[in-house]
Amino acid sequence: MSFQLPKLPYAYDALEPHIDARTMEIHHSKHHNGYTTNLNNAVAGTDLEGKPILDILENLDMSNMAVRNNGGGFYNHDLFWKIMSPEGGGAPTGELAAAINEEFGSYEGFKDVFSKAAATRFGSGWAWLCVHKGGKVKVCSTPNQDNPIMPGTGCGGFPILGLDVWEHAYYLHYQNRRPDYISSFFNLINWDEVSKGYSANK
Ligand code: MN3
Repeated sequence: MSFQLPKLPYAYDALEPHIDARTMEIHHSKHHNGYTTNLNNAVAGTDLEGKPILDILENLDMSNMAVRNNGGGFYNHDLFWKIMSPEGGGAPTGELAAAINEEFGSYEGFKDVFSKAAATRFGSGWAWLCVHKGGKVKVCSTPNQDNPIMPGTGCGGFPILGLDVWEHAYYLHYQNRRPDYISSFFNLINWDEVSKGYSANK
């Protein structure tokens, strides 16, 4: 069974005005589709073929660049689509809110730290909110399509929220204004979905 491009959980134009329809269409149908195809090609005929993506990422040989880049790209975008929603925004609630308040002082404190991680990632990459065993949450960032599930990224924990800061994620609408894209992202976060990730991996 090969990896399939996941369907977007909403229409291409559903996240406007924060993320425009053309960007979403290219991002999903070209970029994410490309990672999916290239991941299938990279594992075909190897002992990774048929393994679940989490197994592949957790046990990844980081010198295997084809699986590292495309396995990361396949997984990261699947998470990214799910943790956004046209009905998103607001603030986290429940035990996730408590963990965020404990680590960052407040939701605003979290926004500052996460925004800084996303803004200062040089070149292409991702900013993450991860849950660690025991329930603590931490912010980190990774280059390219790396993610905290892979060995030795210096992040640790399990990613429950991710923001793509590759230029392909925002350039058509925001050009070089990455900080504007980052602040718009907070209007889209599907906190119910992030909370599910927190509860399942704490
Ligand atoms: Mn992307």
